[in-house]
Amino acid sequence: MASAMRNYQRTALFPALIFFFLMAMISCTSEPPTPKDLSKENLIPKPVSLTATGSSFRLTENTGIYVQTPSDGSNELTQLGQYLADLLKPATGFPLPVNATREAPSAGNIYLALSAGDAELGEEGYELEVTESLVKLSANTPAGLFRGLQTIRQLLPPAIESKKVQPGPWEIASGAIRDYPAYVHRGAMLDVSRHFFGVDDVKRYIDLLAFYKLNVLHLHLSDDQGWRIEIKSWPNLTAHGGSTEVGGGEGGYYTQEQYADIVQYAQARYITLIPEIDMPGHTNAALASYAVLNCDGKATELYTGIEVGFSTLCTDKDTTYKFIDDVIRELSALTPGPYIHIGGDESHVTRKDDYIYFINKVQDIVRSHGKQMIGWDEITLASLNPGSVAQFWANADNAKAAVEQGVKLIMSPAKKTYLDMQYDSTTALGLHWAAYVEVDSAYIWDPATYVKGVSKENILGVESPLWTETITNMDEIEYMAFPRLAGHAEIGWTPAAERNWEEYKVRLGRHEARFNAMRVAFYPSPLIPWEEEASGDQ
Ligand code: TNX
Repeated sequence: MASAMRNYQRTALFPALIFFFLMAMISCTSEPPTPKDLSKENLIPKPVSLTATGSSFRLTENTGIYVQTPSDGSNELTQLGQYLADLLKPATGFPLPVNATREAPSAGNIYLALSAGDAELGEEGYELEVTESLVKLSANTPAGLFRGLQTIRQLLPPAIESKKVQPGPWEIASGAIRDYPAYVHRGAMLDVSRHFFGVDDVKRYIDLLAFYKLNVLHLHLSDDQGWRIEIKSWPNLTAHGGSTEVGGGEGGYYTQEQYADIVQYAQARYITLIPEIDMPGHTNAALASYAVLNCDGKATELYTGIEVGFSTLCTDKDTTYKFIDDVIRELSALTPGPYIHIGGDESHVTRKDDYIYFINKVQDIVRSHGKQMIGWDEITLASLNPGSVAQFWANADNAKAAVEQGVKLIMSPAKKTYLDMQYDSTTALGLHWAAYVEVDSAYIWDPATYVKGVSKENILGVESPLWTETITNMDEIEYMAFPRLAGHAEIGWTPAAERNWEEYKVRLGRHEARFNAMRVAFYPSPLIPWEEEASGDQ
């Protein structure tokens, strides 16, 4: 009986063993990977230059992620390797261990290395070389490596974004990519004042920005309807001023700890946070919280409507500047980036002379805390320092005034980049005071020629604001931002001569499977040839 049992085990075991070895051989790259054409991949933003070599690298359960041993003992590259491993693990189910190494690793692995001194690649460029045996990513800086990791991610099948194990195979087309951005500032703005969005929503938005190689998140932290950042020296700003939002909901705010957590999350994705406190207009939440900020000494009522241009700080009161100094001091301490945004838009009830006096004074306050001031294009009425930056949204004369003052511009033309503009007259969310902005219109423009008299050297970059008077949850954010923001990301990254709507819309269509795998609630524009299933070399 015992020996019969043993025989039975042996016969059952044998085919199982053969099967196991066969499977192991297949996945151990003994079978050549599928030929793939790198030039047919659907990268957004489109890389500056690319050469295909017609083969592919296959990621297997034996693949390791190797990072160059740092000369300075920093663990930044290991963190980048870990970021990549964490991205690839859920869908592949592979262990993907991260190790430091002094030399390029053996076949079958991914290698991240710094190679300083390539001036053309700059701060954020990268070089990617893919052969059948190795994926090598190099850059001058960790930020450049991070941007390159997004390329690796987009070169894998869309199912890589799934949170559950998928069948694969996980192949990356072979060849070389050399890539760097056209503009240093590629951003999105989120209005968390009109409606409040919690830390997890902001983190998800940061991840989506990172996917398209954006590097700035501008948070609009205060407006008439709500004050959203804790200021310890003026606690009623959030206790009262943060207690509601458009439509009368309960609002909310970030404690300084929560805000620091957002900053750090963004930093790990090489995204700089720019905090905005809008002033002297758009200040009702502050005016309702502190009577002393009002010229007549009386606190206003909280506001939950969507009118603009009715509030102003009292520009000739010392207390106003003491208040601003406190706010900017606390905010600067929370801000590793160089900029503080002071709004400055639509101050319709501030006299022009008072407005100019105010902006000049606030510029000095921002500078006294070691930061550079950004403001909406109206601030060019004041005398700006060369380090200050104007954000163009509507007024071409203001943009030209910036150029005359030697001040750089961020381009956010409302007719092209405002993510709260409706796609067309049937869009249920959003406004249309500037235009209906379909996906083609959002893509077909060039920041360097958009305003006569403003050229590329006057421009820091492109930013897409999402005002949230009508936007109440993350799905709605995603619906308005995607896919337009992907096009804006390409405008900020890819040279103008390389951009073409007819070609772009096909590439974008092939991102549908990625949007679905990432559960992005995008707007399925009828102008895009969407492809739910990845096709061909995609
Ligand atoms: C104009 S653009 C504003 C915002 C509104 C937006 C709505 C700008 C600097 N100010 O206060 O939310 O329009 O589209």
